[in-house]
Amino acid sequence: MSAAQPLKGRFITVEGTEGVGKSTNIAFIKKRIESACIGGEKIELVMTREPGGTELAEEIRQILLTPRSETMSVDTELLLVFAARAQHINSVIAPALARGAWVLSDRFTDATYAYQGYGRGIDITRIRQLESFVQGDLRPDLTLLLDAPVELGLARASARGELDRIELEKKCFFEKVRAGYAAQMQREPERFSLVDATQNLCDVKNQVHRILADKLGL
Ligand code: Z5A
Repeated sequence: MSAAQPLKGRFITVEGTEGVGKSTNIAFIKKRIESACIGGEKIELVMTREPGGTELAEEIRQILLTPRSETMSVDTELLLVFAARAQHINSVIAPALARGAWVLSDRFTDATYAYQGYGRGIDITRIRQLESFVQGDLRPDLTLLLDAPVELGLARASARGELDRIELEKKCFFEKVRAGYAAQMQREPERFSLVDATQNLCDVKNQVHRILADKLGL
């Protein structure tokens, strides 16, 4: 790529159920992108997460994840997720991509389909409407879906101690979430790359590196 051709921003997301290793693998991906050069230039990388990624969106995250005595309705949960996303896109994601930076996000809208759609049972067409409203045409270029049986992820995550409002859900909820991710991947097979997260960390890292090479030329 010559100096006359600015780096094209890429939007990469990492998804999966609890404890499958998103944070761990995001650290691998970060290292890989930061050590790469495209056309002799370093890549500007913006690391972010959902819900969150801005001061305001992180406040919404706290509302979403803090256990409380008042039951949060599923519609409230859905709207809060998209309110945080609107702020995140406008303040962080869209400006970064526009200037040619790469954005690496721990979760994005596939999580909404999986958790609020398949997990909570909200009509998928309603999620689609909000997705169009909030995102316009913005979709990730690449989504790495880390997959492992729910028990394995929950066992890995439980080592961390206190559970948030969503982590307090029962195993059957996370089974539905996992099925939701599989359905999302079936719908858009070109965008998704599946990572077998049951393997040991070294093998998982190798899978991730192969995907980055195949899909992004890193
Ligand atoms: N949510 C939603 O409902 N709707 C939405 O639209 C969005 C989100 C965007 C955010 O949590 C919550 O918001 C989430 C969905 C909901 N639900 N919950 N709960 P989050 O994404 O911030 O956190 P999380 O999903 O709970 O992620 P996590 O538990 O932090 O897990 P992780 O990042 O996938 O795992 P990890 O921390 O990398 O690894 C867990 C442990 O396993 C750690 O000790 C690792 O060293 C170990 N590990 C990882 N991989 C391996 C392998 N391969 N072998 C052995 N050990 C491993």
